[in-house]
Amino acid sequence: MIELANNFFHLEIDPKHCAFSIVSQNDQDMKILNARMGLAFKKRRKIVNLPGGRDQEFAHHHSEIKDSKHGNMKTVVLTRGFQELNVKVQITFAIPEKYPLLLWKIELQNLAADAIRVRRFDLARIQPGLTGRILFGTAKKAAQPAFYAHGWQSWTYTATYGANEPMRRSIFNAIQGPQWYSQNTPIPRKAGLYASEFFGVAGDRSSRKGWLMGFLSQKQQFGSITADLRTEPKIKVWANGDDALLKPQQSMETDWAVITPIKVDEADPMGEFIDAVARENDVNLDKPKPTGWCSWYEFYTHIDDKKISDNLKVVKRLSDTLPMDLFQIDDGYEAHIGDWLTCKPKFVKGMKPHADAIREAGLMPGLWQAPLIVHPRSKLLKDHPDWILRKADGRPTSSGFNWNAITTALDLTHPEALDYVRRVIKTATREWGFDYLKLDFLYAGALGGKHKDPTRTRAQVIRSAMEAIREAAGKEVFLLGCGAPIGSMPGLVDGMRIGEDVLDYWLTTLSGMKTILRNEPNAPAARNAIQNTLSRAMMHNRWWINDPDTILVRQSLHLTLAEIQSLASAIALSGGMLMLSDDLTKVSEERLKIVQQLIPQMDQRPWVLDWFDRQMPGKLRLDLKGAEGDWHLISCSNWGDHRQDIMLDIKEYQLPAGKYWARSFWDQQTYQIKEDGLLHLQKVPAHGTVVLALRRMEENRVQYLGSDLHISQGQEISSWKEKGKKLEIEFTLPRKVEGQVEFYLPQKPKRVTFDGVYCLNQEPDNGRMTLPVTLHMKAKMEMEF
Ligand code: 9PG
Repeated sequence: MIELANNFFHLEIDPKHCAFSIVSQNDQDMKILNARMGLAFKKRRKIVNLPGGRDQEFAHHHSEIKDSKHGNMKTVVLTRGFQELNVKVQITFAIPEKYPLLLWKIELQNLAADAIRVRRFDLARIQPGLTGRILFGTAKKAAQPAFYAHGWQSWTYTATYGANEPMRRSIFNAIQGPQWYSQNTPIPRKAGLYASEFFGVAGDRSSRKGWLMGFLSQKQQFGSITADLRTEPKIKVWANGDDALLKPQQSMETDWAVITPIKVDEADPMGEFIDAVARENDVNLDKPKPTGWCSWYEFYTHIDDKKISDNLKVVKRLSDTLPMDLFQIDDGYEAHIGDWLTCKPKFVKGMKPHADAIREAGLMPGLWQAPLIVHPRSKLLKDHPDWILRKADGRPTSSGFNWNAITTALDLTHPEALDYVRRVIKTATREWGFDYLKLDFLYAGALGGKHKDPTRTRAQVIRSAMEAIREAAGKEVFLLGCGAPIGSMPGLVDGMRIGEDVLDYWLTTLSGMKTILRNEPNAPAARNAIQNTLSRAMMHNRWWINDPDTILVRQSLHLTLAEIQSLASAIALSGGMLMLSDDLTKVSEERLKIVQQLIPQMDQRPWVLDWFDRQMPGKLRLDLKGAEGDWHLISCSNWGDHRQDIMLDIKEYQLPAGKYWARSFWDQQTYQIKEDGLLHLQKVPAHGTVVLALRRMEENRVQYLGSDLHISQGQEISSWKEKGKKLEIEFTLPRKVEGQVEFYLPQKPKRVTFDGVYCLNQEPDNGRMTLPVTLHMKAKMEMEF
């Protein structure tokens, strides 16, 4: 046995069985016992499993303290040789001194005279039959096992399942599978069986504890976690070798695998892991978060010069009341998917004039591109059939069904194909002048096939293609990843779509077909967009700026007002990007108000309280600080299909007992929460969300209760000064707005002025008073008592 310990863990390595055990130092109930390691490769068409009962021919290990991106780490390196096979395996364990993380990786060295193909690395196989155990409490089997399954790319459904629930499946997997799921990862059908990409959490809803297992990066392989929670949990953490060729005298290693214990009810339960990924991938968040307009969700591909410039005109005209800084042209301008250097004839002078006009209007010009995917009818495919990724039988690899065809992809290990991608990026940025690129369908760079360079894994191919794209675009250009494998992107994009497309319907709907599509997990739907916005909220401002996809507010939507408000609430409370995607020449002022109320977009990550308790979380909390004092913004959603009364309990938001003012944003209702912490919300509409500003009641002080100026109900106050009998309040918003603000007043003021104008015209009602206000950027209110 080899032992290693720090303040967080006690680690035991059993070299004979190629296994390890880990116990949490501050919670002896949190254990993983006898997790086995191994790997598989193909040699002369035969699959070889290691150790597969083999005894090592030689073995040794050494320990040292190493400096790393994660500070000092205690490390142990085990080397095992298999002479008959002529391979050497090296396993490295590391425990950072400062963080509760166990890191380990496996390296395979081919010392033989012929090449082998790397199948998989098993970083951990926890199998009860082989004395493997994973415990989240005292019981052998968790009382209420659950699994957080993380989807492969932006659009793939991400949620926590109770062990009695099967993973949600699409009916389109046969055609769309390649776009949503990582090749070679099983898509389980039965309740209790789960597959997760990059990381996952297995835990117990009853002990409120779990283990997060995954990888710190996906530079080398796509790593997956599969779990069977039907009886005693079985779990595998493995990296996909994609049968990449390992030539003689070459080696392949995995990314760091990682394990960390989780307390489900902490404010930031996955924080240690998320931060470690950011360090490992050298994430640098140096760009401001844009607020803007996107052409996709009303026009779809039917855009032209006029629609674009008409909308730009409206954006300009509204700049006082709806300030934006990004104007992004989406799909529909390009000659064909693949032919990115030429435009459709309806863009008469190409794209440069649009970029110029957008910049002249004071906004950042943004453009959509999908540089890695190829349409079968593109000129690109005709001219360069050898740049296309093909299957073993020579037919093009499928990238899924889109634009009315089965699409294919570039072979990015072909130097000319990659050069073409560089040229596409350079043309859009340096020649046409776009400073923001929405890079879509990036999963197409990570598909399986017969690559020109057979030594590369899919993860290596897309990572190096993204590095080439970043280099071609330059550091200054804002890159948004979309349809992109999540683990491949940290450190290479500034923003990232973390969910499915929004739609003007709550559930997926395709040409009138609604009922059979209602459970589609990965297809466009307002509901699906909200799902991942909540289940991936913790990534924001750590790996990139989260893009929750756009808000839609136009009258013609098939969404109810409650559903639009839910979408607005999720986007706002996520702290991510704020984009609007209606034809602005037609949106009513009343509907625009919904978007205006979200500007400036908030920036904090929300605490998602019920992330481990149900597939679609419905309880968020933000702790906000302002000039007037601290307050909480909480949300509560009714994801059911019927209107419903909700008994809100502030204890479920882990807020201390006491009396609170609760002001509900969307209906501007003010409630008092008594000592019992309960609030009865009546008739919350189907798919609706209530957003409440909570403030501890203070009886002897003037208190701000909220407003309709901004969804935070407090961020609009920039200064609050009490000077003897006078109170001076300054309001600041980056826009022109009319609205109302509400106060609690222990006594009636003698005089209230707003920007010098007398504005007191009523008696306080039980101490509460609402006043009309108008401001442009800044305004001052004065109260005299
Ligand atoms: C342009 C659009 C928009 C949108 C992107 C992406 O088949 N699918 O599951 C599927 C999902 C999303 C999607 C297209 C297809 O939309 O997310 O914002 O840019 O492309 O074509």
